[in-house]
Amino acid sequence: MYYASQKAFPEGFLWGASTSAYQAEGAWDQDGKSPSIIDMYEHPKQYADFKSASDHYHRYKEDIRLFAEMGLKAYRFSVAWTRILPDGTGRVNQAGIRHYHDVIQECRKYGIEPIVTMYHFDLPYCLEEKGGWGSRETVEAFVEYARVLFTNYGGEVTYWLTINEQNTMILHPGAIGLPKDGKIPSKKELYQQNHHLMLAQARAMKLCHELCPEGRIGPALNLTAMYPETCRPEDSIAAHNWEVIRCWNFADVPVFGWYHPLAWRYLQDRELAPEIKEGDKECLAGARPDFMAMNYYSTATIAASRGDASDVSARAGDQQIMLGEEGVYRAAENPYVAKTKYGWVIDPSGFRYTLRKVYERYHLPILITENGIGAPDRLENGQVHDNYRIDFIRQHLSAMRLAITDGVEVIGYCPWAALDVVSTHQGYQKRYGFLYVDRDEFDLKEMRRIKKDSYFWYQKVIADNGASL
Ligand code: BGP
Repeated sequence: MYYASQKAFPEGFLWGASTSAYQAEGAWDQDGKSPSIIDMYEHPKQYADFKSASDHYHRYKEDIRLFAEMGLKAYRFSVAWTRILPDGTGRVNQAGIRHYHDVIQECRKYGIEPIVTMYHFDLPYCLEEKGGWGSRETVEAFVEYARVLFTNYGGEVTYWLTINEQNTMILHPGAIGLPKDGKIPSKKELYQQNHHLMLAQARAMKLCHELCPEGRIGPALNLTAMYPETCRPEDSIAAHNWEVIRCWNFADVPVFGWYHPLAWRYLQDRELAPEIKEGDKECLAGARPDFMAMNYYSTATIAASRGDASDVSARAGDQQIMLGEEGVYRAAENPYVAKTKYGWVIDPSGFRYTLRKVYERYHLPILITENGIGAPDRLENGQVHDNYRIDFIRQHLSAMRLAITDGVEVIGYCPWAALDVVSTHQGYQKRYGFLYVDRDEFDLKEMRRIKKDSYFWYQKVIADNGASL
């Protein structure tokens, strides 16, 4: 749709950027932190692990000063559960409490709004050993952890994100990693884990509303619209199948209090439906998120299933992610979109389209908590010329502005990432940050922070509230 004039980005728009604890902090065993499942994962030998990462744990003051200089109005980071409750439950580690208190205060000093993710893939390993998300005990542990966070930081944090990309964890568990000799749980087990995550999330949301009257809380899912490969009706049905199973089934539960009807039928028919205990339905109902946080990288294009094993294939450029399911959908190519070096589809219009769909479905303000392009950035004469990142973000911001013009309520944009962090599968070969972190896969060097071209560009965008895009 064309408009005579476009809407401006709203006043007070949260121009931000994101990181997560395990990818940015390092200091994996310091100041009382216990190992998380991520620390115990078997890691590809040719890439950096998460032990030192970008050393944000020690350098957060310098980093936040640089974020402030870039003009950030918000900083999205995650708290490592293993720093707060090293045994998963019980004993509170005061050094961990102090650390995030200091990070929050440092943000506030510069007028940066802290946006806190409570859980970004890094379950305490001691809880994993007791059954992890397959056990209802972990729900209780998460609620205890949530209470510690809300009690300690409720007065200083307004924006809370419950769980990062629950849909990625459940649908593509191999994408996050596996402990040594570990095996990927069955689909049945994964959907039971999913149910427990949903219960944990619902209880955390209710607790937040009870303990933090000013707090606003929402889920952070990886959402993406699907296109049918052709106008063949069966392709549209398949695209809808996967859009529901991948996205709406995860977002409906926190907002509407129950699973999407189509997804629920799919789960029942394949005997994948989780065990529902007395009180679960009441627990899920009424969680009432205040906003929907959304990570958006790309769209997918889908064709009807052929009904045989040829439906299943590895995602282009990423052997960790299998797409397609017999009798449900098959991944197809889209000739109208570009791709990153890593095979991820680049689709700014798809961003607008996804935003429209999310808003139409949930009528909640939307906070973008990830979006960005991974690339093997090069440091040349002390500079990083990442024009591809500028192009990517400019196009996505323009599409987002069109979505705002369409009537979608977007409250902030926090691209991935504020600074270079460890990419889960490609270490420091694949970078996303506005700040270059000068280290190699194994040589930590001095980890100097260097402003990339995109840093200066984003600084200008923020300074005029996106008017010059
Ligand atoms: C998202 C995760 C982030 C980040 C990002 C980029 O799914 O929430 O933690 O890793 O993807 O992924 P990658 O580093 O694998 O390219």
